[in-house]
Amino acid sequence: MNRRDALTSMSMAGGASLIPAADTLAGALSPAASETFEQAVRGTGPVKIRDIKTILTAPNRIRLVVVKVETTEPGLVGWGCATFTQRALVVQTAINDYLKPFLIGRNVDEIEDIWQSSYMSSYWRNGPVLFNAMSGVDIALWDIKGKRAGMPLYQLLGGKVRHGADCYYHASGASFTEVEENARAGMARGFRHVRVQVSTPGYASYGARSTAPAPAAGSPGIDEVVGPTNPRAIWEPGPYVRMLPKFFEHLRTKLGDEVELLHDVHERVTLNQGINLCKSLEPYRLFFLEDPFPPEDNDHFRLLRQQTSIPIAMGELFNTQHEYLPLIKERLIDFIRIHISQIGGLSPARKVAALSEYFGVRTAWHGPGDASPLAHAAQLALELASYNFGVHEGGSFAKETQEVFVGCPEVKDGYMLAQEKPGLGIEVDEKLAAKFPIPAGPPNFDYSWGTTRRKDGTVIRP
Ligand code: GCO
Ligand code: MG
Repeated sequence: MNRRDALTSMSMAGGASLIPAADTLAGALSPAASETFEQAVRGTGPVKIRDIKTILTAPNRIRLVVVKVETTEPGLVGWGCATFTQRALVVQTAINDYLKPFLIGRNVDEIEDIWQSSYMSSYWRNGPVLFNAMSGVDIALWDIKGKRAGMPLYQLLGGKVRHGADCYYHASGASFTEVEENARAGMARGFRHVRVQVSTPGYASYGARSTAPAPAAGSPGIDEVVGPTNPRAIWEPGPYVRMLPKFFEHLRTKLGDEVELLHDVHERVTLNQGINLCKSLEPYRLFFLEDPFPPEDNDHFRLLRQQTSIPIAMGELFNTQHEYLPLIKERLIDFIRIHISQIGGLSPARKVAALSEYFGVRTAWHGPGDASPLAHAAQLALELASYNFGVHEGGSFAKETQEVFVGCPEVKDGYMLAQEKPGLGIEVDEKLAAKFPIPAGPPNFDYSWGTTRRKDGTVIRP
């Protein structure tokens, strides 16, 4: 039996077995006893980072960035998520050409110091590319820590405060009825929380397919690149803000009061539109309204908060503490929606979770398709062990994704359940991952952002 199996069996039986029974403390601390202890912790001597690999894979046609940390202990590896799907290649370079040479030979146990020194290593810091790169290594090191301890990660984070993480299902459509039917499908699968997104008729909408008329063949500018004088995908906030209360009226009438409804504004309205929208939606008792404003307008939340009681969720676009600290400590939001790899991984996320508890803010980490199952598993560990959990985004993993990420957390009756295995509980099938290479560019990312414009040609924030 090798060291890790010995440790696993001992820890599964609980730490107590490390100190053999003795009738006196002296007995317990006798050389014989300490020998057992010595033997037990021998393997915990410094295990070093031997290599760091970056895997780009797209099993569900979404560009994912995975980090593999290999150690000097044979067979002991860790997996982490560094997914910045819009800039996957740059994150790969940041890991391979900068973090890897900086970290090879480091002691895998020094997670916090590795985070802090990596953070300082670029002198300029706090950006999405470098934070995602650090996140890949950080989450992988936590995976390794769990494996060395022989415990699922949630145990290292303090153990379970709930049996599973309530998830929200995504229901969208081009009409009120289509969304209603999709929502019913999610409810039938046991989801108590449903995010509802509907197309604004005639416009390019977020979270639902565009119902904008396609430009006629030969129409002016059709072959030219989109720009302020040649807008293509058009969005206008007015029709959306006027339509949304009717949408929720329909859903509450059809679906009843029990189901928790969530909606993502996706940073597309002005302050006044945001205030009016929130007031008009209050009667429909949303679980939360997400991202009414972009991070550039964080100060709007102080004014919005004074005007409405609707629960507010914000933060998937946040990278730095300068963005999320004010909203949390001034209690301007109810749910923090950070994408954990965008702030550098599990180490900073657990600090955000702890901080948020003291200000009555609950977690609703960003978890769309462009957060890999490794990020979901890391978030889940935090959600099971944090008192101030709100909701987990996402209801299932695509078949191919589950085949590449062996051990994806299971979702049952609307709850995401922990894998009772050491670490994150996921092993990546590298051979299979290579069968889903990220689409060769250009385009090197989905041109969803920076391409939607107002009628007058002004580009909109996402
Ligand atoms: C969400 C998000 C996503 C983002 C996407 C960007 O709430 O899930 O808004 O849909 O738009 O992750 O890449
Ligand atoms: Mg969102």
